[in-house]
Amino acid sequence: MIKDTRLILALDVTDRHQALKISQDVKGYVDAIKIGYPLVLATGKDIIGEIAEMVPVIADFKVADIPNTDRLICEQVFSAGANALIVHGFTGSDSLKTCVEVAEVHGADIYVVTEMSHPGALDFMQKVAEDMAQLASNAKVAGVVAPATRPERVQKIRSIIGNDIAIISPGVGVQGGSAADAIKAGADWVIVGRSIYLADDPKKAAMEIAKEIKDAIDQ
Ligand code: 3DU
Repeated sequence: MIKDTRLILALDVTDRHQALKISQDVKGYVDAIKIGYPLVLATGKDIIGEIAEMVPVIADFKVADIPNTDRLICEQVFSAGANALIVHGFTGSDSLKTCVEVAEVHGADIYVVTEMSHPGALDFMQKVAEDMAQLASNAKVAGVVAPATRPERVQKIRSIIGNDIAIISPGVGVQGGSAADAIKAGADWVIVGRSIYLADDPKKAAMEIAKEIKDAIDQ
């Protein structure tokens, strides 16, 4: 993924026309568009390729199964045109290795969830997040997903994975996280959904967050 605005749009709309219009509007202001179950279940998997023609697509299916099922899912997602796929780490090294192998064949990237951004992540995930960050680092994935709602955890996860793999960080805006704080804590990209796609002018909203990120880097 080319590092320019360092902003990823989470496009969780369920209307095909709206999804394509917003994608066209924000093109140039986001480095990738993350799409997941809401949009793909509502409109079909061809939407992946349609958006990928405009902006690189990260498919957020949080894949979490045995290696063979993961392989079948990865093949479908990459054949549909996704540039990257988000998978869970808790299924372990064999499942993750399979996802990385399929991604390599397609010239695509894998991102591994470590700790999620919502309060419930403290129930189970936080306890194993650092182990999953290490697992991701060992598997030489493109990056990990870490919570913008807890910049100190982004910082901790960065200290575990080093600088060879990236951090993409959701939780900015409606969930309470700040783009500037996440970037300063060590995130390479922030992921923003509702604050952009629910705005009256999604392009303007994306431009404003991109500027906040740039200002934080320039400080
Ligand atoms: O809260 P927002 O509307 O900005 O959307 C955040 C997106 O990132 C959304 O697609 C959600 O499913 C995803 N995500 C998290 O919010 C938190 C995680 O830990 C992982 C993914």
